[in-house]
Amino acid sequence: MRLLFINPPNIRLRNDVNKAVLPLGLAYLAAVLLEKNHEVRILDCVIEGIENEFVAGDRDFYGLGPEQIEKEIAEYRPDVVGVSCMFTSLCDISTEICKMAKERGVAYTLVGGATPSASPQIFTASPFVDFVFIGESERSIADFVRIVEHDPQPDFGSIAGILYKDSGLPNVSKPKPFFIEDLDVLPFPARHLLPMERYFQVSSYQGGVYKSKRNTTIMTSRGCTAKCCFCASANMWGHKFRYRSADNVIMELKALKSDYGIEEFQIQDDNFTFNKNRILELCSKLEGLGLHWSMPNGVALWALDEDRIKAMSKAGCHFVIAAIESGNQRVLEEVIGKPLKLDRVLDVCRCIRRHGIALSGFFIVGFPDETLDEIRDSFDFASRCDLDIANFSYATPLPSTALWEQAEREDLFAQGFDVATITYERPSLKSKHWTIDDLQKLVLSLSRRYYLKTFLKRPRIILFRILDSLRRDPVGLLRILYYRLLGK
Ligand code: B12
Ligand code: SF4
Repeated sequence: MRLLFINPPNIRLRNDVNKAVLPLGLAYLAAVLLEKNHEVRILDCVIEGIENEFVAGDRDFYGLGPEQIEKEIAEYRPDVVGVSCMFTSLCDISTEICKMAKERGVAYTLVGGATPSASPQIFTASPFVDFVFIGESERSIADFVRIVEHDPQPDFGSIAGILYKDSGLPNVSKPKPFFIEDLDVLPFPARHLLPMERYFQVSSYQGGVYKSKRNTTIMTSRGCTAKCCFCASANMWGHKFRYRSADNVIMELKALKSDYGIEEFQIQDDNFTFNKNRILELCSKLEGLGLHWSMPNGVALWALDEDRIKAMSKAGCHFVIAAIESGNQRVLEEVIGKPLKLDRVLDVCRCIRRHGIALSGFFIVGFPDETLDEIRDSFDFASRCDLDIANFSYATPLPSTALWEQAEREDLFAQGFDVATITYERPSLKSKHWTIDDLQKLVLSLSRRYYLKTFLKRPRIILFRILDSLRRDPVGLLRILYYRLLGK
């Protein structure tokens, strides 16, 4: 069977430079199917058209445009087109690609990824999407292809974790009864189907801090036991922490070194440091590899201590982003639900720096139950943590999260909020504690003060980031500065 997996063009954000991060999920699915001798191609529209910007609907995109995608489908003539929709802002373009495929006679169109997993109804409503895959999909895609290929009257109801239309009647779904328990059974992602040299050349790495351009992403575990109110990750990976063995991870890294000459990697796990023994073992094995690595996706400080930090530093870790989220203990506990103690955060941050690891921080402000004073606490706390830099985002409700449920229950969506256009650039929630205007004014003034103070303290780090962004995406950088400084 011939399959074409597509990572759609990405939405151009006003407050970020254009990024191209390898679609690891598609590379996993492709690897599973290649093992079964299917013909698979991955089209990463983002990297293939990173310089190309275009408008679709009322939004700006970067990546391959619709004509190029259509051409690719027409030339390859796949039986199946599978689109990865990782962000709510990509719903329309993902269904548009399925429409193109259907018009070109493709037998089956599939969507999967974070957004279909959280909001399948957006996709089942489209006449052009045949199947919606929920969450982790290595097993379900293998079942799907096997059934389509061998069963003259495929019984899709036997596949766990997909939604589909049964003869035009209402959707039929079967819940996923399990996640893959032993992750070592998975093949390594089929990176050879992706233009690896192009990612190295563009080198638009997450977090903006890296030591080598020959850098790639890996995932060593799945699932997180916490239940932060804004996080959508459990839709894909569940709440049970599952992990690959240290030897399996080392084997993948050795292959990446010999196949692509990688010198660095970025970890995409939700909770990499959760299991102490595993981290200590993995780090000791990593020491011999001589690779640099970082955790730009956020590290759970509640799962870190000096032993782990020391081992990580010795093993080549040079940069982490601490997922602190709030500088107010009540907000952390009662609003967000993160098992983090602020007095520990300061110690852990100091320890990370002491071991020579560069440190940034993620903060989220503007939860409906948060007061303006509590938001001020976050900016003050960020200064006390001695971070290289902090990133402040507005609380944004993603479908299937507790924050979303609260917003629905209490009618808190800001005027004009549309799930298909979430971009994190402005507040999406109302509160009885403030107006959206008050919130934006406060966040703008506190951000200006914070960034100025940080710049005066550590000019080199901010200048490095500015120069790096200037090299990658000068227009994007000017736009970020414009919006950040003027608060537009
Ligand atoms: C890497 C990453 C990014 C990368 C790019 C992702 C990419 N193209 O792959 C970058 C840095 C660009 C990014 C940006 C953002 N991200 Co992000 N990101 C991630 C992260 C950390 C890892 C993704 C990954 O590589 N996973 C590993 C692979 C193996 O899994 P996977 O891709 O999900 O694929 C599996 C399944 O989803 C499924 N699948 C996926 N595609 C398909 C397609 C088909 C056809 C099928 C059948 C199955 C299928 O099968 C795969 C194998 O099991 C996830 C969190 C997480 N741990 O998953 C957040 C996550 C996806 N991001 C998220 C968010 C919110 C964002 C931002 C909006 C954050 C922000 N504040 O700006 C921005 C959006 C930028 C934009 N332009 O709009 C949310 C998405 C929630 C949602 N419902 O929309 C997540 C889930 C984080 C979270 N905890 O909530 N992100
Ligand atoms: S700790 Fe991170 S991955 Fe886990 S639920 Fe909270 S935000 Fe999500």
